[in-house]
Formats: sequence, structure tokens, C-alpha cells
Amino acid sequence: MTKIDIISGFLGAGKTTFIKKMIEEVFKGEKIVLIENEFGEVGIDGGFLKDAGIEITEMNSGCICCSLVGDFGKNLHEVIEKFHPDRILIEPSGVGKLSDVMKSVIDVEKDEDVKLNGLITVVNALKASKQMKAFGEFFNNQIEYATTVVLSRSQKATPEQLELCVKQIQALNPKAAVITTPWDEIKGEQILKVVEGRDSLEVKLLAEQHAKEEAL
Ligand SMILES: Nc1nc2c(ncn2[C@@H]2O[C@H](COP(=O)(O)OP(=O)(O)OP(=O)(O)O)[C@@H](O)[C@H]2O)c(=O)[nH]1
Ligand SMILES: [Mg+2]
Repeated sequence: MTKIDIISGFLGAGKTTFIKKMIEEVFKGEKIVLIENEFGEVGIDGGFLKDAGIEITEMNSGCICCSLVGDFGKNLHEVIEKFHPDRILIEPSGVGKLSDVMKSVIDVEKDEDVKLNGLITVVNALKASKQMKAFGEFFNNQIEYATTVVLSRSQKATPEQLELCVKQIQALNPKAAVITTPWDEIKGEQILKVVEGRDSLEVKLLAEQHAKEEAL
């Protein structure tokens, strides 16, 4: 079975840095595919990418990194069939909704041997309040659908800043676990424990909630 973790977060929040930490510290022995997704945004060489569907950009220490453009669900199927990884890490675009990515994964769950494992959102502790106001449509959705929120740059935040940040996150999503420890002071294994402790029941509830909202 392939576990799928989604690591969302606004532009520059620290998603890639966080993923690298987790790969180095926790997922080393696993066969990992990292998917960076642009969700249908077609850039300059979009035509080329679109034809290919999947572009493999990097392969190191057992990790296959690829970008998907176009039909995300279809491409996700292809990645699973082709690589049969132990784990897929998805880094969605910073200006995408976490609920959209979640929905695609839930669709794939119906006919592939995969499990939606973690819904993680990385939030810049120094910028959260401003970004929440300015980019609420994406920013808030990313928090609302997360089971675990990981603050980045918390080592540079004042205690007041941190407290406010956690409060604002909890106002949007009272159930999410919020990790405020600076990344140099916490082991990847500890983070994974928190993520996997928010068990699949909660992921299922979020999925149902989303389905209801869709139906309205
Ligand atoms: N020291 C420190 N640096 C961080 C932290 N989070 C992010 N950074 C730095 O912030 C910059 C952006 O981080 P990325 O990991 O590329 O962010 P991202 O969310 O993947 O960015 P996009 O994919 O462009 O949206 C990098 O230079 C990181 O080194 C943190 O918690 N501590
Ligand atoms: Mg990134």
C-alpha cells in the first residue's frame, strides 16, 4: 500500500525545506515519490510538459521527484502504476486549495491501493496574520483542511507572535495539531508521530465535510 501525504502551505512557507527534512530524517529507507504540482497552471514550457504529463526532474537517495501538470488525478494513477512507491509526498502549488488536492487523492483511493495519510500545512509564523488577510481564499482553506499545521521560522518569532499565530490557526481549525517547535529542535520522527496520530478517522471526516460542501 502506498501512503500519500500532502504538504501544503502558502508560497515560500517552507514546504520544500520541510519535505527535505522529512526525507532525510524519516523516509530514508522508503521508496518515495515527491510530486510538485502546479495544478493546471500552464507556464512557459507548459505545452511540452502537458504533452509529457509527468516530468521527472530529479532522482536522488531513492527519491523520485516529478512535476505533474494537467489532469492531476490521471497523472497520480500513472505515478502509482509506474513506480509503486511506499510513499507519495505531494507539494501542491502555494496558491492552491488543499481541499482540491485532497479530493483528487480521495478519488484515486477508490481504485488504487493507496491511503491518504497526512494533511500537513506549513505556515510562516512571521507572516501568517498578513497572509491570512491578503490571501484568505487559499490560505484559510489550507488551514481548514489540515490535520497538522507546522509553523516555520518560529525560532525568529516572538512569544506574542507565536501565540497570536496559534490562536488564529485554531480559530479556523480547532482540531488541527499545531507544531510550534523550531525545526532544528525537533526530529522528523517526532513530527511524523504527531501527523500519524491524527488518525485516518479525522481525514475521513474532513473528506465527508468536503463532499457535503460540494453538494450544496
Ligand atoms: N531557518 C529557516 N528557514 C526556513 C524555514 N522555513 C523556510 N525557510 C527558508 O525559506 C525559504 C523558502 O523555503 P521553501 O522550502 O523553498 O518554501 P516553499 O514553500 O517550498 O516555497 P514555494 O514552493 O516556492 O512555494 C528557503 O530559503 C528556506 O531555507 C524555517 O523554519 N527555518
Ligand atoms: Mg517548494
